[in-house]
Amino acid sequence: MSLKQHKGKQKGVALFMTLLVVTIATLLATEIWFNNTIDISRQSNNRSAYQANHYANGMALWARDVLRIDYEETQAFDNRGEVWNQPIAGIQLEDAVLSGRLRAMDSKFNLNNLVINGAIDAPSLAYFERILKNLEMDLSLADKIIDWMDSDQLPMPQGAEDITYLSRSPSYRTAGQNFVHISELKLIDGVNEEIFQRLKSYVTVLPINSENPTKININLASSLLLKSLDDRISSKDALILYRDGNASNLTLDDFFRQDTIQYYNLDTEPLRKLISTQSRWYQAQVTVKMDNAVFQKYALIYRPGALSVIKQWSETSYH
Ligand SMILES: [Ca+2]
Repeated sequence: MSLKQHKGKQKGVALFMTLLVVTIATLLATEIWFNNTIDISRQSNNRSAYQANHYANGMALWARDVLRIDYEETQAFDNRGEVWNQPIAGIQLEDAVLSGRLRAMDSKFNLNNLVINGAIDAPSLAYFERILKNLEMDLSLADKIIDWMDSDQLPMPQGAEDITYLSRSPSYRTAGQNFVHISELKLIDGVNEEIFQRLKSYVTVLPINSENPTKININLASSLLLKSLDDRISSKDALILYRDGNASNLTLDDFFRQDTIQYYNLDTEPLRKLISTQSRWYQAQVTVKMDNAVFQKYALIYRPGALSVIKQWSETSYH
C-alpha cells in the first residue's frame, strides 16, 4: 500500500468513527426520552443494568448498520480487511463508555451442520472427521456429538445416548436438538476443559435456517480448517491458502483456481455446499462501562441480505 493510499485509509477510519458517534447518539436520543419518563420509579441499581441494556441495543443497531453498508458495497465477499472488523473503543456518553467489536462467526465449522432436519449431513460429517483427525482428537467425538443432537436413543457406533449421562451425578439427558450455545459442548462425553478450549478455536454453533448446512467463509478459515477441506491438501498448501489471515478470494472460482490446489480438482458440488467467500453470521460484542460496573453483552446477528437480524443475546461469548 502506498503512503497516499494509507493516509486515505486512515482518513476513512476517522470519518467512520465520527459518523458512528453521531449515529449512536441519534439512535438513542428518541429512546432515552421515552425511557426517562417510565424510568423514574425504578430503583437506581436496576437502573444501571437497564440503561446498560439500552446502550447495548443501541450498539447492536449500529452493528447492523455497519453490516448493511458492507453488504451494499461488497456483498460477494468478506474478509478481515473490511471496516466491520475494526473494533471501536471509548465512545464517551454522559454516564457510560461504550466499546464494541464485530466478529464473523462463519470462520469455524458449525457443529449443527452434522444433523439437519433430523438426518446426518454426510459431507459435513466427513469434513468434521477430517478436522478431528488433523487435530489428533478422538474420532468418536463426531458420533457423540451426533447422538447429542439426534432425537432417537440409538447410539451411533462410538456414540453416547441418555444412558451414558443419566448415570452421572448430577444426571442429565442428551439435548435431542441442535446446539444453542457452544458451552453445551462441555456436557458431551469425552470433552474435558482442555479439549473444549482447543476444539472451540475451530468449531462453533449456528442455527440452521434451511435444508442446507451453514457455509464456512474460506477467507476467514484457519489453516487447519483449510487443510481439512480435503485429505490431499498439505499443511504447507493450507498455510499458503491462509495467507496469514488475509485471504481475499472474491469468489469461490478464485479460490479453486489458486496454483496451490488447482490440480486437486476440488471444485465439486458437495464442497461448494460447505464453503463460501461471504459471511452471514456475526457476533457483536458490546462493553458498557458505567460508574464501577462493567456490562458485557453479545448479540448473534444473521445477515442474509442488506437487512440483518439479531437472533439471540447472551452474557457469554458465542465465539
Ligand atoms: Ca463485505
